[in-house]
Amino acid sequence: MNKLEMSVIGVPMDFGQNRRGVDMGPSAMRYAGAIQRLEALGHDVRDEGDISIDQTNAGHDTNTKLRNLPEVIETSTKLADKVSEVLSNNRFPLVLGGDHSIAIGTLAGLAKNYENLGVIWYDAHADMNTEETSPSGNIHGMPLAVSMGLGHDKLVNIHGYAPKVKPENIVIIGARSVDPGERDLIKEKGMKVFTMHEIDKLGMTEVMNQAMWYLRDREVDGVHLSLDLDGLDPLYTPGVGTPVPGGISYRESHLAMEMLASSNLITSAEFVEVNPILDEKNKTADVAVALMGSLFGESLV
Ligand code: NNH
Ligand code: MN
Ligand code: MN
Ligand code: MN
Repeated sequence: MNKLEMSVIGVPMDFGQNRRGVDMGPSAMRYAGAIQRLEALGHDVRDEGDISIDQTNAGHDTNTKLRNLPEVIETSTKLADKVSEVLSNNRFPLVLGGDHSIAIGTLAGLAKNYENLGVIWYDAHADMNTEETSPSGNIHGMPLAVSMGLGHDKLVNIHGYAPKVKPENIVIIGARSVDPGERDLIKEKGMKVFTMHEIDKLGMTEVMNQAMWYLRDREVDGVHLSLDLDGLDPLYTPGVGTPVPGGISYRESHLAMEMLASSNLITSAEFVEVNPILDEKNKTADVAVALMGSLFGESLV
């Protein structure tokens, strides 16, 4: 693949859900050697450090069901600023989470610079809840809906415009825990979803080929990979807040990343939901970094 000028942005965020510890994800992935792994592949890697997150007013009450809404808005805005700054320096943004609510900020920063952004959402979940449909009030279950323009006004309008992504430019891969309201939305918008059923039936090669051709046919001008580590089976990535059995395997995930690498389609990426407190000896961060290796051009021989 092409040599990239990359900027790594850490987002030590755990306000998008109710299990503490996922804010240590960026450290865990750096500890697992993320920067060195990418440098070894010949990329020019700049570690931009972490977005600063105010912990002082955490958990205060708001008159909404949305957990920690002000903190999520503030962090999303800062991250969106940072991602657009990185893009304006012609660098490839690689975002390390943090819980998946950070995708609200990543996509807000990206969408400014792309007219017709494509998104690959690698996840056990659809992350398409709104305040009305959410079973939990956790904003990490909402970033795709928010980016499509559905949800709380202040989340939807980060950076002053909405929507960030068109529903028909999104491909979900690995879904196996989808809430009723999310199902309705998927049907209503006619969205492209490869559930575990399709992965079992077609195989990962065919799924990835179909996903990539789908996005090329949409004539996207960039593709963001948002990889939630719970997309994989918890056998391989136990350190996540909401594990769901029956997930994507380790090798299927590497294959997917390798196919993306040789396509040169991906223009930004994020790895989220690594929670070292719930992990087994940093296993999940190790898998995340190994997948980064494949996504950015490692080959087996
Ligand atoms: N769908 C559930 C919710 O909205 C769980 C979301 N959890 C995630 N999403 N980890 O990727 O609360
Ligand atoms: Mn914390
Ligand atoms: Mn997710
Ligand atoms: Mn998930």
